[in-house]
Amino acid sequence: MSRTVVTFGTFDVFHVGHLRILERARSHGDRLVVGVSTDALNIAKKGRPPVYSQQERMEIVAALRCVDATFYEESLELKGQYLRQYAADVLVMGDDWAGRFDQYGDTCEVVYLPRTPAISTTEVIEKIRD
Ligand code: C2G
Repeated sequence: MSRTVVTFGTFDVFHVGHLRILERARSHGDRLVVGVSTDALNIAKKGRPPVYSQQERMEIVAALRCVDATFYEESLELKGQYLRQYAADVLVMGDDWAGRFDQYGDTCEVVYLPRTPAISTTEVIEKIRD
């Protein structure tokens, strides 16, 4: 039986850390569905919009070979609903979220993967700025 993996993220100023987690997430099943957080969710969470718009971020993620489908993540609280809607067998997140989504363990398997060290959107922005 085919296994669906679901993961979430902003994927702003797309970098190799993003690519690697998506490729590794995909290897936990046969199909990878990615929830791309909306601009409004980022403004609510971080007080500023991402550099790239939600349409641009989704277009980049959707074009990747390891990604089968995408949707917009409108709210962090809807995670359980999204996991059921997209029939997740596995939820994969980076370990910066370790423990934060354990409550969805009754809906699907929950896996946290180590982040790629020494790269982040913030660091890329700072490097360009300097
Ligand atoms: N990531 C990684 N290595 C990095 C940077 C990021 O593995 N060097 C992973 C994160 O752990 C996350 C994914 O890439 O699983 C997306 O990261 P962000 O775009 O920073 O996503 P975030 O803003 O944490 O949004 O519902 C949860 C949120 O939507 C997650």
